[in-house]
Amino acid sequence: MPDPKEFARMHRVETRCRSCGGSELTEVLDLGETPLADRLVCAEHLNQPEPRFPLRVSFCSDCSLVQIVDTVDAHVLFDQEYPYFSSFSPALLAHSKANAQALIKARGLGPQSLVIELASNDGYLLKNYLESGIAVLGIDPAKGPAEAAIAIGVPTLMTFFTLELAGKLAAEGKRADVVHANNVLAHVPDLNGFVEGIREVLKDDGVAVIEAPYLKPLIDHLEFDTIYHEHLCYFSVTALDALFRRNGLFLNEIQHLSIHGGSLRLFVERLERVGASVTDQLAIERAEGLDRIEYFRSFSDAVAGLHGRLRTLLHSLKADGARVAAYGAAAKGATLINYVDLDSQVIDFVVDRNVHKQGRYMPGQKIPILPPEALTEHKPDYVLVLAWNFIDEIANQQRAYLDGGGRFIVPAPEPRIYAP
Ligand code: DWN
Ligand code: ZN
Repeated sequence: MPDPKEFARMHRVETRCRSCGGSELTEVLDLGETPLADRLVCAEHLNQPEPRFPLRVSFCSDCSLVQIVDTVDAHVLFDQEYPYFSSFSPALLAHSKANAQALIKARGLGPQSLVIELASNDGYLLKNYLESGIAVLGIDPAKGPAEAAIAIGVPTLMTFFTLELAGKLAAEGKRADVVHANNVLAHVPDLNGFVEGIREVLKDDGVAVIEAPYLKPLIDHLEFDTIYHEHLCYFSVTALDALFRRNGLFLNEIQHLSIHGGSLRLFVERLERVGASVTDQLAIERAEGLDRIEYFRSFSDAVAGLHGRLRTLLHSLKADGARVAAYGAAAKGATLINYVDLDSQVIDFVVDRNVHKQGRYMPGQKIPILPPEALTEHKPDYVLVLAWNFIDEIANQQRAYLDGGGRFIVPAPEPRIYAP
């Protein structure tokens, strides 16, 4: 745990847009002083002060990028303790395998090809290319996941992807037919440098296939809990189009994905051949106002209302003597329990399949994290599903708990008892 005297040094407040550098930033939501969502607390640190930082979201009127203005040092966020391993989600593994197989076929990839993944985590995606005899290179700064990738044969550089590293790779002739960057574009402090680096490592006819949570469902479905310090940006197609064009790349195609509460799969190339999937979505965003501050004006009030209704529901269940647990020591879960202030008086424990998370405690509220078996062992009356984006998979997995009379609570967009 870092020294409290160091906390202030880890935090910088941005006054300019992360993408275009504009100064027309208008605050749309303030989630207050919030602990780091993926910094789970070890037992020996329970009595030590945790770093907490402001978590404020703003809209840029010049390029429409929604972003947090509170930057926490990436080396603190993605340190040796970073606990997120992609392979603990069977749904994500299937999603990634299908993506790789489709690209191998569509791009005619073979032994002469190279696939590079930025934020390659534990090799969850690149292993699919390896199995097809295609050369890969992973890049990820988090020691745990990177070592797990290397252990399954995925060559991985344990570092952050930067424009400088891109230049070195290109100079070594390592330019890629496909560059993957899943759930990382929102994480990078030097957004333009990162995108320019993608252009640098792409072959002239290569494609960058980038997945990122989509802003529109976040706002429409009140997915405020997906806001945390790791996620610096929250992308609309309008903002993405401007970002790529500024760096000599073109957003030519998008696919809508249900993963992570609603994401986009972006196909970005050096060549400009923008398809209808992009122009249509740009038109929808213009018509609905995602390129204007008015669209975001009611978001803060709507989140405050959800906050109140979720607290009321949980406190009334507790007042009736119910026992409540939670499922998913997710980063989004940390935002939710801290913003809604759900402590261990309300939630007895959180369960999670990720063994690296078990035995630790949720940031801020310090609620213990146990294996999922604790649900059938302790039989809480209700389970608040913090990893709601995997609700179907979790319900199937927890059939015994549900058949035994247990009930899920889904927190957003309207807190409700989930009866599968
Ligand atoms: O951007 C990010 C998103 C994509 O993933 C990262 N910065 C951090 C992470 O955010 P998250 O932790 O909110 O993501 P997940 O994948 O929604 O977290 C789900 C949690 O639930 C994980 O800890 C794994 C766990 N889980 C489980 O215990 N049983 C997941 C499934 C599917 C399960 O069956
Ligand atoms: Zn901007």
